Amino acid sequence: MSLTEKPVETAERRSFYDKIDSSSYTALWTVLSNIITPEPRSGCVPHLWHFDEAKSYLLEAGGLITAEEAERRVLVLENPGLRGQSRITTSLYAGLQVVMPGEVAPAHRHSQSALRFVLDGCGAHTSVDGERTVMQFGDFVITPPGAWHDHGNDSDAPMIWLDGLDIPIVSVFDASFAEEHHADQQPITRQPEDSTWRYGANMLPVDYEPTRVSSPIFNYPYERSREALDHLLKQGEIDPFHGIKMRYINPVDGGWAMPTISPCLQLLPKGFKTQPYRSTDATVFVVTEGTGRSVINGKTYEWGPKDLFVVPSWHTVTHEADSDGVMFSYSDRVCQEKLGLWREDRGNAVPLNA
Ligand code: GTQ
Repeated sequence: MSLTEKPVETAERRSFYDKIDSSSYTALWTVLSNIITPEPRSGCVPHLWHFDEAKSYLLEAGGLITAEEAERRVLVLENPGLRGQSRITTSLYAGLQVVMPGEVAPAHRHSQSALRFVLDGCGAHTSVDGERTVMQFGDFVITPPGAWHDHGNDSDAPMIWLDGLDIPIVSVFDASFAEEHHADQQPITRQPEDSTWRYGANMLPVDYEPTRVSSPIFNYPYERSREALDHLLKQGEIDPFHGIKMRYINPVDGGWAMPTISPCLQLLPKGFKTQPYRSTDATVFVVTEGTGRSVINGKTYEWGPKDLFVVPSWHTVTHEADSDGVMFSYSDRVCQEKLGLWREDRGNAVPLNA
């Protein structure tokens, strides 16, 4: 008996397996070592997408189909190890969405949570639950599960952002619901930045009771998050594994901003090289500033502004920045924490019950 080796297959055993197979049984000992592994064994592989290439494909798609007809004009970033599954990691989805000037991506809602991270263009908007926010480069915007949302671009340039969704997680639970709004754009019932003033000023309305599982803040502007990183850099307390890495939180309970996705912003000081690190949450990184490289399980990926790359679960990564580097990232860490699964390795041994 072993967790890592299968028992030998005799003719007698083989014929038994064949016999039970037709009645929908499988002998656990023939599959155990595939399903309970001593360490994460993922089909997800490291990969980097260059933004220049992505942008040219997105603009080409812009001439091919309208946002209206496509519902969402998005190119899915598919992990090369998971082709055909619309996922960038085992548990998460990533896509690049383009909204052309004058276009509307019609209102709909679904069980899946979404984040937007703005990469190119400025001044397009997205609306959630009657509030509209105008998006700028680097803004992190939340679409909570079940919330009506539509996007529009009143600027004179195409706008491109990264969509991060928990589609594979919802799919594991077979819990997907979606519907279209009767109008292309939902009615706007709140002032712009309403949620920022209500929930994002280190105060909450005195009788506030949470009405949703994600943060009530709609848009976390890049300018503000970036400024925080700069101030912390001056303080000089730099984590050897992350540089300066901050999580986006829900101000109501201090937890992660989203129920299924953990978003972060991190600064790698010029010339700084992180120590080898691995964790069980496969992570999608988006560079906002700087150039540098990340080494993932021994292979080097060179990056520049707006490039995207993925580090699979339990793959060792180091980052190095030539100039001050800034990266947005997201993973399923919050889910793993809730389930008691999340682990990291900062170069020390990590026993199972640690
Ligand atoms: O903008 O609502 O990339 O519903 C995939 C599904 C974006 C969106 C995606 C979506 C959206």
